[in-house]
Amino acid sequence: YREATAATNRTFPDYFKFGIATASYQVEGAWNEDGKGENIWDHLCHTNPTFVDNGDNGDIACDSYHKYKEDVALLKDLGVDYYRFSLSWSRIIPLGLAGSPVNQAGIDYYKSLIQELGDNGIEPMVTIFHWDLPETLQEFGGFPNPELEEHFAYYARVVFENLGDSVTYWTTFNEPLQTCHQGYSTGTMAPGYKSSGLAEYKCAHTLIKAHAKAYHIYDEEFRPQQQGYVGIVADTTWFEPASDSDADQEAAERALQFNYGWYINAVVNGNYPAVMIERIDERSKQQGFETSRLPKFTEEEIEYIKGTHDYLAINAYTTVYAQAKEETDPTVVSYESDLNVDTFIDESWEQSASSWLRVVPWGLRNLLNWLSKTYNHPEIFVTENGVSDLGGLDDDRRINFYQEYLSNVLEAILDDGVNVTRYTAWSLMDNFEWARGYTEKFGMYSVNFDNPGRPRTPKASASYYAQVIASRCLVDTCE
Ligand code: PNW
Repeated sequence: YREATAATNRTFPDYFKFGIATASYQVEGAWNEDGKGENIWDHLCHTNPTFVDNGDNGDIACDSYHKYKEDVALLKDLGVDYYRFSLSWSRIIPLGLAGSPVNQAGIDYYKSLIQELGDNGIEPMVTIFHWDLPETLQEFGGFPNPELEEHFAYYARVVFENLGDSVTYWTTFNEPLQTCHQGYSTGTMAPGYKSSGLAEYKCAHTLIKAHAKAYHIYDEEFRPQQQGYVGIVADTTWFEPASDSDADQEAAERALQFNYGWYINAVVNGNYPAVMIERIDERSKQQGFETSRLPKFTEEEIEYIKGTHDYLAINAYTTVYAQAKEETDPTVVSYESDLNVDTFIDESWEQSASSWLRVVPWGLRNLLNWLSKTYNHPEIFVTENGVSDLGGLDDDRRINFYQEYLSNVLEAILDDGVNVTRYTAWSLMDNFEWARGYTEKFGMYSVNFDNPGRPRTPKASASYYAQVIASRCLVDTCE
């Protein structure tokens, strides 16, 4: 591996934990087994097969529904402290609706997985929702419908009740930005709507309230016995100012607020970032709307939402430059013109197999510093970080990626005083990469999707990560 630098030649603190992640629809398969209901990704893949590359779908995926013991054995080989995975809502509540029947077989599957993890000394870190909404709830309009708050609250209570005795770390939502922006604005994720600057704001509004409600349910009904922690995982690209001009600095800050702050400012401070409220209110008015396209929280709701997080989490992959731009036509109704920032990349940055993902390790250090400063020095979990390629077991570039990104995490901790306590690699194994199907590979284990047994094979990066975890150090010459 690469030579030691001043930073890589040091060790991660004793309290620091390493993990690795997957998500239900991306790995489980068994899409219609043992009473599971249809979700929006089942529906999209089956009814609109051109949406996903090669017409791929998650019907079988990595078959983790049947192979979870093997997955846990891989986790054990890596030596991770915890496994971050998600629950399939429609496996647990087939129709998704509040008050509708619970599928015991779904509960039993997750109980078995958690038991197996426990037997192997691996802590579960459980995401309640990672994008696979029950199709019935989409027929009610999905997250832009305020009723979703009640449906999610019912689901959250069911999982706290049934699984909470053996789970300490809960995440309500994974990457609400992708649920609302890609789901309802760019239309690049299920359900695939293009309602930029409109339905996406309603989606976020309900989702944030649903998060807060689940948090309070845990706080009041479960925390006293279960003693766990609840948070929400948001993602953002790091926006590096294109220059040190005030206008470019403001543009970068605005982009961070429109991506990460949209959700996290609400959870931390009770409301959307001021810059979002001001810009969207003002532009809505200019456009002739009687009320802002950005919904309002009441004073009561602000108090209810404020502080509903026990940890701050970030999914981080990449960086772009952000630059100020002229105000575009004020009549355009869109998220992009509400934000109004130009972005570009440095073409010399190493590519991955994903068009949106360039390898920019220093961006993670800058992002961690921004989070620490912006949210008053909280404990921070990196809940996803990883890179794609087109396959192969000799994934040296993935090793370099992890070494360089982890080295920036280490520098953020040791040199900048940022309180990062967890790092989660994405992903345990190659899996269903949403609209890219099985073409883009993020795994440390390769999965043969042509073989019905879905055999897993370790890549070189799996041994590298295992070595990092065992030595708590990024090179083999640690002090
Ligand atoms: C995450 N972006 O999504 C998801 O949580 C995973 O399910 C997914 O497999 C993984 O990253 C890799 O794509 C993202 O455009 C998708 O910046 C896109 C972006 C960020 C995260």
